[in-house]
Amino acid sequence: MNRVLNNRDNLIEGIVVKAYGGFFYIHDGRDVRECTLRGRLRHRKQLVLVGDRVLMAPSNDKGGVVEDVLPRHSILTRPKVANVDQAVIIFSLREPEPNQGLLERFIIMAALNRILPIICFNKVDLAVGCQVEFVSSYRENYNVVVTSAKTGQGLSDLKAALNNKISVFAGPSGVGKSSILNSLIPGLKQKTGAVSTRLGTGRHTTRHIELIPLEEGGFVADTPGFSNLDLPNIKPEELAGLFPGISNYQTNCYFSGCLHYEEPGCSIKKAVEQGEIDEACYRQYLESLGQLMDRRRY
Ligand SMILES: Nc1nc2c(ncn2[C@@H]2O[C@H](COP(=O)(O)OP(=O)(O)OP(=O)(O)O)[C@@H](O)[C@H]2O)c(=O)[nH]1
Ligand SMILES: [Mg+2]
Ligand SMILES: [Zn+2]
Repeated sequence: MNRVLNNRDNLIEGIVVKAYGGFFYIHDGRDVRECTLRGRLRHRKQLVLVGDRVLMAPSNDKGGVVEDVLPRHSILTRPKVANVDQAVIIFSLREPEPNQGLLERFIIMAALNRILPIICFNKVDLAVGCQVEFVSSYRENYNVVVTSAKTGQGLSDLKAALNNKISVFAGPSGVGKSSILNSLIPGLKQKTGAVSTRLGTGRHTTRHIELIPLEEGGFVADTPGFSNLDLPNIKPEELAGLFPGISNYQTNCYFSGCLHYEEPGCSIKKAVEQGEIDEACYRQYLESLGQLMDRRRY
């Protein structure tokens, strides 16, 4: 054993909640410490990311030195965060109205990153009656919460779902991600509302990702909303696997590479006709499939 390992007894474990200006802010279970990296870590190819669990040597003055990074179980690429357990995909029921294609792409991205999606429909205080059906079409295959940051409806359900997990809030701009966080976490003051200074692709171009500790345990990160998201670069035959409404169904299509589109003997199409697979889910699948096929043509 080398010297570093012998000294491990003095190290404590923590989680990187913010990286800024060459410092790493580590939550040690009680306090946040401003830490630097041990030299050999600075020369590694893989950087230390927000969300990483680390071993650090604490100093008395709320500082410390990061000695080692523990293995990660996941890396989310946009925003770059390690060890994310779940993505809370937030869409508002009104203002703006939900864009179903975009919602589907957020769900696909989560599935590809092997991150559990929780779908949160916010601004239920503005919702109209006919949206009940729209919401329930997602309940069958996903964990769905319906909230209002304004009235507080559904927030305790959402809070319970965040317990002891690392969660990332994602979704388009203006749906209420920051408002929900402010309502969930006493004392938090994330900027909310319409901001007029749009810079290029987004208005939060210089913002840094930060994990916010929850009183009951766990962390959550707010992200700036983006209103477009490209379908990831996957093969058309991989797509069905990312739709639980389809992939949970035992398929026995005639063709082994069946895309469940126009092929004869397709068991998925038959299941849709017989009402065993939700039609809305199948339509969303076909739409994404169409986009993937179009892309291949050029
Ligand atoms: N009526 C109603 N308004 C809401 C609700 N939640 C948020 N809002 C309003 O919607 C606007 C946008 O809210 P934000 O929390 O800034 O939205 P965001 O998702 O963080 O937006 P970005 O940071 O741009 O991605 C604000 O004016 C909020 O007051 C809600 O549940 N009901
Ligand atoms: Mg926001
Ligand atoms: Zn098929």
